[in-house]
This record gives sequence, structure tokens and C-alpha cells, in this order.
Amino acid sequence: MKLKLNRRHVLSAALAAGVAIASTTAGFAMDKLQLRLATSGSETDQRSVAMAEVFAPAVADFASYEPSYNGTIFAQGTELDAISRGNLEMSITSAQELAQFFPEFSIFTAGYVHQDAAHQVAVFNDPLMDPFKAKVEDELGVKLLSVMYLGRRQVNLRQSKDELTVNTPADLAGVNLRMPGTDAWQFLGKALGAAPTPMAFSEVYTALSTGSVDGQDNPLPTVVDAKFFEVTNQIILTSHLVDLNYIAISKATWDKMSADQQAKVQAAADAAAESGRQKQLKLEGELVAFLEKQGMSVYEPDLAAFRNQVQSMYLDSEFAATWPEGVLDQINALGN
Ligand code: KDO
Repeated sequence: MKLKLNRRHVLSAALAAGVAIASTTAGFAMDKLQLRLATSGSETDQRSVAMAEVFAPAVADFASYEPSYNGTIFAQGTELDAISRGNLEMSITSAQELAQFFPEFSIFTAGYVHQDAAHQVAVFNDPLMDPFKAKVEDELGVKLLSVMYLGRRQVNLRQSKDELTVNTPADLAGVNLRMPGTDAWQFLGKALGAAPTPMAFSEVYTALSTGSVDGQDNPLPTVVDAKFFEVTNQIILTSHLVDLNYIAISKATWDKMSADQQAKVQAAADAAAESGRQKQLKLEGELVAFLEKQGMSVYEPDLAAFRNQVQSMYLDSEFAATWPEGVLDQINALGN
């Protein structure tokens, strides 16, 4: 008997093949350790790029790296809770988010404490971090793998320099400055002399374009990546926070891995952090010229005035009361 193929046969054969392919793919994915990472950063942010291009391939033989960007699956600030509840495996978290759970993490959120990218790495790898890391693991079920460099945060305003020139914190009085939505961030905004407004990162572009805020603070690569330069007119180079993030992973997921897999994940995280750091530093060096070309004023204020006000406000604050004895001196000793 000759087999006659009609359209229905072709369709059902194709469907069967599709199901076979789909189930094989699912089979492969199921065999692999699922590493879903949520970040409020964009796909083109250097931290995301480093994770996709350096971390993912280094663990690909046993793990399926599945990133989600722009706070779409988990809103900014909810990722740690999601990991802790077992709904997510990884995030690019911040000391400010950790300070919500463990107030002593605010020491890493204070203005003018970290001096540069190398200082962040020295602090993260120093034994002074051990009790901080242990607490996050034991009480939140989250392991901090490596430190990522976000960059020097600068004040970025809608007003033109002719309308408002900022030299000292007093010049920011009444300026409605968007800061991310935790106490540690809001305090930093106040310490700068501004009137801080909490807002998720994903809403900032619109808020700047409509004028519902006067400005925001972020490192230059973020100002460019998020296109904030399209809706603002000046950048004041306060460098008030050499900002960091941590690559965080679920402790339960970590404990499921073999020692060899753990070593690969750790090495991959360190390599991604280093790659992102170098790219971000390079961008920071190049972007003043780019932003000026876009018509923005970019200038340094009286840095001593900002540093003095910010440091003295932190030392007098309720945050400083939570900092473990001697740790600030240890951090300072690791710098220049
Ligand atoms: C921001 O909301 O301004 C911030 O820069 C805070 C960082 O901790 C980090 O979460 C970052 O946003 C996002 O990843 C977007 O770049």
C-alpha cells in the first residue's frame, strides 16, 4: 500500500515532531539547574551584559541561566524576598535593599565611604565582610557571590545650568530629587541637601519628561543607557556614592550543587563582575564628552562641601548607630 500524504498527515506529523522537539528541549532544561535572575536593570546595562556573556556560558554545561530585565517579573526591591521564598534563584541586589533586612548594611550605602571600584572589591573580599555575608545566608537564605561596580552616582537635573547652578548642598534645597525607594536611599538624597522622592527606576524616564521630579541620581553609564540625557539638562559631578551591587544566589540552590558546580558558579560570578566593572569604568571615562555633545552641562561642584555635609549627616544618623564597632575604620584602612 502506498502511503498517501495529505495536508492532515503533514500537519499531524509536524505536530508530533514539534511535541518531540519541545519535550526534548524541556527535558534538557529540566535536567539543568534553573538559574532565573531578576534585575531592574536593562538588557544593555553592563551588569546584565556581563551576566549574559560571561556568567551564563561558564555555567552552561549544568545550569540554564534565565534573566529577566527592567523589573518586569519582580519589581525593584522585591527580588531578595522572592529568592528567600524560593520563587527566584538570582538577582543583582544592592546594599540598600539588604539594609531593609539588616540595617548594618547601610554602612555600604553611605556617601563618600567607598572610594573607587578597587576599594569595593577589597572591602567585599576582606574578612570584615564575613559576618555580613553569614547573616544574609543564615537569616535570608541568600548567598552574596561577588561585588559588581555600578559607578559613581552623579546628580542629574532637568533645570539648565542657567536656571540653577549647583555648587554646594545648599543649592539643592527644595530640588525634588528622585531616589530609589528605601530609607537608605532617601537619606542619601537628604544628605545631599535635596528633597528626595521615592520612585522605582522603571518610572524615572517618564517622571523626568513630565517634570513630576526635578532630577535623579545615577552613574553616567546609567544616564546614557536609560536615555535620561534626553529629558534632563545638566549633570553635577558630585560622585556622592561609588555604587555597588552584589550578585546574589539562593542558598537552597547553592546547596543543591556539587562542589565542582559551586566552584564554577563562583568563578563565573567573579569573572562576570570583573568584566562588567572594566566595561563600566571605560564608559564612565568616555561619557562626559558624549553627554556634552548632547548639549548637557557637566561640571564639578565644590566637592569638599558635599563630602563634609554628607559625611557628617551620616555620622550623626540613626544608620551609623547600627554599624558594627570598628568596621568604618576597617573600610577606610582598605582605601587609599
Ligand atoms: C536606581 O534605581 O537608581 C538604581 O541605580 C539603584 C541600583 O541599586 C540598581 O538597582 C539600579 O537602579 C538598577 O539596576 C537599574 O540600573
